[in-house]
Amino acid sequence: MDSKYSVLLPTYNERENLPIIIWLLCKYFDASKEKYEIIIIDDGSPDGTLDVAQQLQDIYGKDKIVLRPRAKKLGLGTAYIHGIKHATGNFVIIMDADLSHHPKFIPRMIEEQRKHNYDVVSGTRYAGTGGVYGWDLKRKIISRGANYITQILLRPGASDLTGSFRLYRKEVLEHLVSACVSKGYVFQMEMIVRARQFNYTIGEVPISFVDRVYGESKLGGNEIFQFAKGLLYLFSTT
Ligand SMILES: Nc1nc2c(ncn2[C@@H]2O[C@H](COP(=O)(O)OP(=O)(O)OP(=O)(O)O)[C@@H](O)[C@H]2O)c(=O)[nH]1
Ligand SMILES: [Mg+2]
Repeated sequence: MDSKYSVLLPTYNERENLPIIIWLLCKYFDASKEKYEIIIIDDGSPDGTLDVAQQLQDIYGKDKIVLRPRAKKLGLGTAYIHGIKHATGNFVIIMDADLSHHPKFIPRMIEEQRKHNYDVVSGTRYAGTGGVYGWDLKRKIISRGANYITQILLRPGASDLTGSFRLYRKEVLEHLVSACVSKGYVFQMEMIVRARQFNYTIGEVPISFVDRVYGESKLGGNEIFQFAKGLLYLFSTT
């Protein structure tokens, strides 16, 4: 069967990053000859990201760039749900728009999915040639620690649980999103843990993650607390 890939790109204040990520996505997809669409879900960014998205749509065309904005910031989890509803592909790729996730890894994810017929292919910073660039020691320790503790508690069978650069079979993503209850950082982890619980097959592709160049980072004490809470919840219920 012919495959089509719907890329979900949630944005909040990404006006500097959006033209570059779109250019890269189109470059790699056009070279691969795969069918694709990019769905931008902007949540009323005050920096005018949506205006930039509109200009990009004029340049690349309405078949490639689909705009599904929402009036205000409603969070990442619901942005994905909103995006899936409008996805016409049989595969969905979720990634960040802040250039932390490089589109060059997408052809490898597609190849890996095809080779093994996986339901999910997860980008991993913590296996093979994967890595993290631009983070300070505190953030590296937090991310590594969160992954390490989760590995021990939940044995999810995937090396990067908190990452958010993944390819899903569309109906698998729909099922997982409807089954997941958590919000924030723990959401990505719950997606993988539930995927394992439902016996979906998961493949991995090493990725290098680069810290955002433009815009503000917001990992704080509250996110860490929420993560710990979510982890305990999953530990006691799965
Ligand atoms: N539509 C929408 N997009 C969001 C929202 N929050 C974050 N995003 C986008 O989701 C992606 C991931 O968010 P980031 O802010 O980069 O989160 P992060 O990578 O954990 O943290 P940073 O260190 O700030 O990069 C980016 O493309 C954001 O623009 C939201 O409430 N709605
Ligand atoms: Mg980011």
